[in-house]
Amino acid sequence: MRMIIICKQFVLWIFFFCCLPANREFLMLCPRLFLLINMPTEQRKIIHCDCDCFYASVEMRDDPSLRSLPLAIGGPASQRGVIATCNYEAREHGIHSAMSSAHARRQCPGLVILPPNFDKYREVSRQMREIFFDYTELVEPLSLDEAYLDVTDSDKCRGSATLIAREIRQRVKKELGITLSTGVAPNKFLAKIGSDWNKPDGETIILPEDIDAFVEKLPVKKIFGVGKVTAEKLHRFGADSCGELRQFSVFELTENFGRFGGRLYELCRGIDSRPVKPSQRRKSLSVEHTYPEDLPDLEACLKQLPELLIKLRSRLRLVDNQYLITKQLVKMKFNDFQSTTVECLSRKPDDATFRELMATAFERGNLPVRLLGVGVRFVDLLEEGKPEQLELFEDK
Ligand code: DCP
Ligand code: MG
Repeated sequence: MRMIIICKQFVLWIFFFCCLPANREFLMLCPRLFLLINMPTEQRKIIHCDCDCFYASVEMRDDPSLRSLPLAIGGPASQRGVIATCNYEAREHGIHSAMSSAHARRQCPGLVILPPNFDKYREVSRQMREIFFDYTELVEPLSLDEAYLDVTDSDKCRGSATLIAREIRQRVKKELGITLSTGVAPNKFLAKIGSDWNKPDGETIILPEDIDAFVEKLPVKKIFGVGKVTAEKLHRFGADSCGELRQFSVFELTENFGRFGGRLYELCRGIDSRPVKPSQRRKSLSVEHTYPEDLPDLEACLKQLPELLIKLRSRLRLVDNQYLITKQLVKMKFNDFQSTTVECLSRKPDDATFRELMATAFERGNLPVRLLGVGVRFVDLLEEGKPEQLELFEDK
């Protein structure tokens, strides 16, 4: 099936290129051909996640007294600092990212400006990504607080992207103490617009049958890549909304906007075939849990092991078969916040070895435990270039 689809795309592209120099008018009469070529070949389910006022949210989580104040994160006003972000309270006073801190202070005299703590934001970002990985391996991070997820093949939440997005929002709120907004749509373009649509702590779902009506009213400046200059040029064309932009042929748009014209032609119809590209291959996979009450001894830790292993197995089923497990590991954080990781070589992780690793880890601290983690390390066969089969988990 996939082969047929690839062949179809190939033939259409050849046809398109042959026609282009010879008879542009022919293609002008066939705008549908252009769309057909660029149409995604399968219906995708994409979620775009974007945290609300990310740096400020993390600071408010760690000091709730900041919640009621206008808060910005950035360099000090006295040293020509710039605002990185601000909470929604501060936004009501007209404060925004990239504004000089001195200007922000003048505009909102009660503004609290805190310096950024990047280590903390990176750690929250990592934890959030681990939550995403519970639903799909196809996670494309765009920045610390933003990612695309392709959940087309996920069987979590009965395969419903809407429910997955909702559960992710609830979990991030509960487990990490910050809010994020999500957009669910059949492609990246619309999912990203969706996450911004109902901020903060909001969700937008754009179903395939709603795309046309949704995009028709969308202002052109919402299209990624349409800055002030392009928006003004489009305004002179008489196209302020995507619906108005649709009256132009792909040739008129490419003539006036270069290659971006072709993108505009698609995007104003809600078409975007870019796949979600996971940017990094994994080196390891682990699941961990911080317990509300410390686990007093090794026995209490061992009791938690089966539940952690169920989660680990379920996560391992999502990784592709180019990963070869080389080690298994246990991570432990004690109530004095010291942590330790014990690992051993292993091609087939087994429960007995996890129990032994846990005992060794506990001996190292011999204190009540606040966090437990279990995981595996991989060799990535795609990087190594070795055709070998992944051995998942020894069946018990
Ligand atoms: N950031 C920055 N400088 C900018 C824009 C952003 O340092 N000019 C940092 C601070 C933000 C983080 O990146 O917290 C994420 O950027 P976003 O654009 O997603 O903005 P926020 O998450 O802060 O707010 P929003 O709720 O609008 O997403
Ligand atoms: Mg954000």
